Amino acid sequence: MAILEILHFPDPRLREITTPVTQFDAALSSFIDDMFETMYDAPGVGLASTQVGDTRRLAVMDCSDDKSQPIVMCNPRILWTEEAETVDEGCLSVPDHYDRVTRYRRLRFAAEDRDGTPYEMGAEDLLAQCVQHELAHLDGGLYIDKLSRLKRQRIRRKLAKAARRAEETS
Ligand code: GNR
Ligand code: NI
Repeated sequence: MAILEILHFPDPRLREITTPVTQFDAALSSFIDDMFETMYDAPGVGLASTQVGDTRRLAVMDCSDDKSQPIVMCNPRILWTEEAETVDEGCLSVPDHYDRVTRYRRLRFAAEDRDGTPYEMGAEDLLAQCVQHELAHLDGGLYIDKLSRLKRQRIRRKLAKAARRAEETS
C-alpha cells in the first residue's frame, strides 16, 4: 500500500480525459488499494484517478461516517438524475477552497467493481454529489469550472502563492 501524491489545480494532468478500464487484474486492484489509502489519509470522501496522475477511468468513494462503505467505480455512467440543488463543494485538488455549485440530489449510476463485475447503485445527497464530482474528474473537469473566471483566477493565484511558500520553507 502507498499514499499517492494528489495533484493540485492548475496541474494540466487534471485535465486529462480518461480511457475505459479494460484490465481487471492484480495491478489494478493494488492501485485501487492505494487510491483508498490516499483518500482516507487526505482525508476525503472521493478520489479520481486523474488526481493521482493516472488516466484509467475509475474513482473511489466512501461517504460514510466510519469509513465502512468503500465504493469502487470503474467506467461509471449516470443512468438518471433528479432534483437539482445548490450545495457546498470542495476538492482535494483545490485545497482550502469551497464554493456553491448546482448538483442533482438523487441519481442512479452503473459501474464495474474492481473485478470488472457490473453493478448499479442509487445515491442521494453527499454520495450523489460525490458521484457527480468524480465523474467530472474523469472527463478532465473540476467543480471550479462551474464558477466565474474571476473566481478561478483568484483560486489559481492563491494556490500559486501557497505553493511558493511551501517551496521556500522546504
Ligand atoms: O473530500 C471531498 N469532499 C467533497 C465535498 C463535497 C463535494 C465533493 C467532495 S469530493 C472531495 C474529494 C475529491 O476531491 N474528490 O475528487
Ligand atoms: Ni475532487
